[in-house]
Amino acid sequence: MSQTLQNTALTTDVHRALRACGVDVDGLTGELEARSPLTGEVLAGLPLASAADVGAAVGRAVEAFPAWRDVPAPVRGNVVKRWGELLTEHKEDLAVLVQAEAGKITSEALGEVQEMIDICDFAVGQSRMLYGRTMPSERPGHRLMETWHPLGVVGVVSAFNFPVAVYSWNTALALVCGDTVVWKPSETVALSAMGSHALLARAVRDCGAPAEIHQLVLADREGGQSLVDDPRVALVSATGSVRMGREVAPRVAARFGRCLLELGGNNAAIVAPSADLDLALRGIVFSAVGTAGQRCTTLRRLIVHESVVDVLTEKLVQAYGTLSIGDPRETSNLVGPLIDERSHDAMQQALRAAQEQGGTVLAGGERVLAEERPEAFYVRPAVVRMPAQTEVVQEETFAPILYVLTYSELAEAIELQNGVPQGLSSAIFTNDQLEAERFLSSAGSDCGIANVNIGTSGAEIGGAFGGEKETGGGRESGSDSWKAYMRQATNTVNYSGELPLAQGVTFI
Ligand code: UN1
Repeated sequence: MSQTLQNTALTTDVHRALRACGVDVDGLTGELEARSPLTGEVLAGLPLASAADVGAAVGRAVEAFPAWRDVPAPVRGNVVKRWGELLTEHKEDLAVLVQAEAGKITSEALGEVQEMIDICDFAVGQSRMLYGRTMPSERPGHRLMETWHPLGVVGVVSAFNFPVAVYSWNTALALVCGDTVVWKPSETVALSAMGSHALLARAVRDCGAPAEIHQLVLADREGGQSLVDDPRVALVSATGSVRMGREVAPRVAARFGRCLLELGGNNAAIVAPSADLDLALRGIVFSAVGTAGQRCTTLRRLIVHESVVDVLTEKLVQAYGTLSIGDPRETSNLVGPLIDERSHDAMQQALRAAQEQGGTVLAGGERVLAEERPEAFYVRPAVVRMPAQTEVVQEETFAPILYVLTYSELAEAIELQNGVPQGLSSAIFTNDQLEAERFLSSAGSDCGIANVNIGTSGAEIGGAFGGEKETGGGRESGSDSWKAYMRQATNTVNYSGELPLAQGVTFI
């Protein structure tokens, strides 16, 4: 573990990075305290938007929509292209903000900004590929086709753990699709949001696009609710907990709005007897421990064949013993802090519950660096052997706890894998092709993401991202996720000079 936790000028670095992105926080004050989980220090005070402010931001986005809608999609793509260039130029500045606010190690903070750059590239290409199909009409002299049109205002509600990447998946696509965007980030990562918003604002200016196509609102729960309830918001794309999704979905449905939900995961990996255990080990540790266990895609359950469980858990415990935990700015550290005290308490509570439910903690779980950093919450990632998939294993605890279960037949492993309410990501480690195919088949994993011989986290932007069941069913980023940001129209054009009716109906 790193013992060199000198309290460097974090606030100074953050302010420098903000300025480089085009934000001046010097004069800013307000009730919203941007606090760093690295040290617990307050980085800035910011004004909080009221419900009325949120309404006004939606109003500006509504007004900007018709002009933006009328810009040809490939020209809209230019704004996103420019945003991608600016993100590339300021990759390190934005990563400083992500690290300071979300607690990521440098490599992961840079990776998050890279994910933004990647989706910008993808969306620019997509701006020339908003394809509609034509179908053969059953009537002579008729053309039947579909066309895709912008929806209007898209409300993006994003979480602390990917403060900028997940929002950029939504925004890059929404913008090329012709929508305008109102973004409510998690209050815990307001500065990262301001940094990426400022870069987008600059891209918009550079391209001469309407300035108001993109709105940032730093709002609390109440402000978030007014965004969700606003009938002028055509689509609410929300990332967060299942609890949040349960509130948002019925409210949006009640006004016949659209929802795109990316909620909790409780992701599992199956380790089969034929697996390359060293490769599996690396995949498992990255997925279970990366981002201090605070990804939606974090590996939380390991379902290991009984013939290899002892050797694998021994390797795991050994690997966990070598993890360096501490200030993520130190490149030797692999595990940064939890976001706050509440996360730490939830982790401790889950560990107690696991033990009450028959589990044995094989490694980790305890808080570290409490004396040096009393207001920051660093923990040792935990491995817990469980006798069965008990209640606590079925819950998502947003902290690095890996539950180990065993199986004897693949069918049993798949049943365990699917036997939780969430359905985001899943994996199997096997060198048996038949097993891999069974896992990927309709009778296999029930998740939105199913991998072979890699972990559950770290998806590329080119595939659709999202999951089933309590994960909410939404799909974001690659593949044809763009369709969620548009409305589909079916058009029939009659060039026959006659008026034949479909289904052979005759009338006047
Ligand atoms: C999230 O945790 O909400 O697949 C997103 C991954 C990242 C995205 C995670 N590319 O782990």
